[in-house]
Amino acid sequence: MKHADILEMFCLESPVTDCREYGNGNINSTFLVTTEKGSRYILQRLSEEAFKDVPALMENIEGVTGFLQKKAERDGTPVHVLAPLKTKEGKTFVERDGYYRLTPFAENSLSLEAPESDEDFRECARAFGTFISELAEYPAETLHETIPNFHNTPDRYRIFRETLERAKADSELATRIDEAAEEIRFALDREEAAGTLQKMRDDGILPERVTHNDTKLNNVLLDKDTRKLMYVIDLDTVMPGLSLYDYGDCVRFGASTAAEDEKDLSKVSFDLHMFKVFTEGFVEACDNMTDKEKEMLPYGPKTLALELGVRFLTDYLDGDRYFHTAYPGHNLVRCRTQFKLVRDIESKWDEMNEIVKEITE
Ligand code: ADP
Ligand code: GN1
Ligand code: MG
Repeated sequence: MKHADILEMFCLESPVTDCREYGNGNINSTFLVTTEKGSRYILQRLSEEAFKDVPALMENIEGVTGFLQKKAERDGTPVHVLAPLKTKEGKTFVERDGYYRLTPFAENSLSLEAPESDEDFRECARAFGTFISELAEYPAETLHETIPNFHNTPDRYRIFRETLERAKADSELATRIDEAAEEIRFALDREEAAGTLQKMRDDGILPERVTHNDTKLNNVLLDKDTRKLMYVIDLDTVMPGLSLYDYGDCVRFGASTAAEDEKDLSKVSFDLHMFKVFTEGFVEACDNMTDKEKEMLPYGPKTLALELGVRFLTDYLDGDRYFHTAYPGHNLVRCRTQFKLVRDIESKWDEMNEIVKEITE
């Protein structure tokens, strides 16, 4: 059995009988662990490519989950986050040829790759909106920046340009530049507009909040029976950010009519009905949004889809080091779906603004 010596370092109530790969995360390596008595856990090896300071990251998670647990106790409400389990030495992680952590497995939960109904999507919107709202009093200055400039779109462009230059000089990667010529042009054409949210953040026009920053649908666990929120998971990137990042990232994913790695681009479009459903849920749950935040909502999915497309493209030109890939062109395929969404959002821009106005006025 793999990982036995790591699991040995945690206080489990009975011996481990099974440990197998689990889930569809793009970053960490995730395993489902079962014990003799039938208890289940999630073991994760954190990505070293993504996270350069795991102890700091785990300190963030301990702080945020502890804060939300105390708040729920005080308010008499359910807790919607899972705290990491402690090792026999009282630590939240094990360092052994990499960093590992263990979390209770959420039984009877669903992690969706696409919303199966409007209500599922509205529930995810409420989940992420509430997450921000509940962390409003969290001391943001104590949080470590686990990935510097994570949603700083202009900085993502800087890295993209540098990677492009490196690829030009590398005989193996240079062919990828030809493959991606159209996408490279698409990205460069939009560089200036891509910086709108970052500029408004820098200028203090949009307020900084404690945000999740990785609000893909499968980072929410719904109760299988009630389809209501059980847990918001994947807290590795909880950091100061903009509400529009969390809003934009989830809606660009869930309002897409196809999977993030769909090869047939004719299937990929931005569904305005789902956009409306999500916006209603998010605005209702994330209270105290300023007028400016509300006005800028359409920039959320537009910016986040463009930024993620640039990130996939960058990783493609970098030889696929950051995102897990299943085949050599996987990151380019993913980049194309994001750019198709951007194009579609551009064509639906006026309607999106109308929808937002109707909901927020
Ligand atoms: P990554 O950063 O690689 O996305 P995640 O923490 O999101 O890693 O985990 C990957 C997937 O594993 C999730 O999308 C979810 O489906 C599943 N998962 C993670 N933690 C749990 C948990 N505690 N209970 C049930 N499923 C989980
Ligand atoms: C990664 O970890 P996961 O699979 O939930 C990535 C997100 C991307 C997403 C695209 C830490 O999310 O930023 O939007 O892939 N997370 C990190 O699928 O980079
Ligand atoms: Mg995840």
